[in-house]
Amino acid sequence: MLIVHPAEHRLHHPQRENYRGRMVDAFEIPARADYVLHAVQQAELAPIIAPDDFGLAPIAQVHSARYLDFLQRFWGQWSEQWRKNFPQRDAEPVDEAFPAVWPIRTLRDDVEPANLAAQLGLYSMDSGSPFTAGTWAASLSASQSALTAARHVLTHGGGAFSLSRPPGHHAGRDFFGGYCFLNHAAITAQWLRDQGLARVAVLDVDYHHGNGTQAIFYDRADVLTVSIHGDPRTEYPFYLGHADEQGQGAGLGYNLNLPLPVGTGFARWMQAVEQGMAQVRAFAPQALVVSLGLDTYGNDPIAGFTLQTADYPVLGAAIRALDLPTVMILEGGYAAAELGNNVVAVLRGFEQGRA
Ligand code: OKP
Ligand code: ZN
Repeated sequence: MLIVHPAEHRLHHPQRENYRGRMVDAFEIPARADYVLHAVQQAELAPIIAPDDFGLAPIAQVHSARYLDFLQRFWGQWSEQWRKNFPQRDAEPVDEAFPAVWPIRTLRDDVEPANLAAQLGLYSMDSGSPFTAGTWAASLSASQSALTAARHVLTHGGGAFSLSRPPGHHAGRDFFGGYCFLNHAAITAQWLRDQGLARVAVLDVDYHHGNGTQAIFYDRADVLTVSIHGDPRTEYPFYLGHADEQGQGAGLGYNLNLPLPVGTGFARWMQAVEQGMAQVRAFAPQALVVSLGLDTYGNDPIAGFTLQTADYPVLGAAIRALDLPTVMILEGGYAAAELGNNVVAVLRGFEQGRA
């Protein structure tokens, strides 16, 4: 196994986020990756390397041109405008930008407003995802990290883990949300397709439904998307992730959602994961991308399942038993101090699962 880790994740360091209408300490912070890096170093699981640069082309296969343009220029324009409006202050005026107005039903999303606050709304799904000075650079590094892991498994087989942040599975073709800006799992699955693999499966075990990944591949039969998650009737992202979403057109039958109620424990959860894995096996993919969120953990501050650290090796072993070239990408997991142990538990299970 190989671990890929970009130091640039740290450039995205939000202080605060809007949570249920209140400003609270941000959950998706650099300390998360620091804890994981420390734990995988201590465990001596695998070599840890920095990502290579795959450029923007693999990212442009998944995200729209105007959204990528927005991500790259937004902070520069926003901070410059702020400095003009408040010339008496010389430092960066605010650490994070949040959207406040969206083109919901009946409003137009085809004309990009010149107003930057309005652009934030055009390209987002929620007000809880802080956009910071380093958001683009960190997100880009996370995509490059996942691609580096993918190239490793394409060449050598086995598994690779992208120890990167911010996460990606909520990001759609042209929007951010749920702390996600680039959909690394989707970019990786598409890149593997573009390398000539006919079928790629994405297994999303994060607590939250991977709405971005689902939507990107919803009408396609070449990428199977499977997600096990908290029921969207009560859990973020609320507006997608129901069991009746099975894909459309050529993609009908190639999306599987397994929503579970708040309070679900390991036995029931693992049963659902096995059900999802049976679908993956039937699809007979040439590679597997795992959206590895660890917010299924019982002590997670923003999620509702009750898994324990000792449960995670079972997940890792089951992933290994699929016997596919496997790219695991870090998604959620907000009990930061315990996140490292939980990641190591999955990776140990993967390593010991099956030769
Ligand atoms: C990202 B990932 C609502 C707060 C919801 C979003 C949670 C994003 C989780 N006011 N916060 O799937 O771990
Ligand atoms: Zn999550």
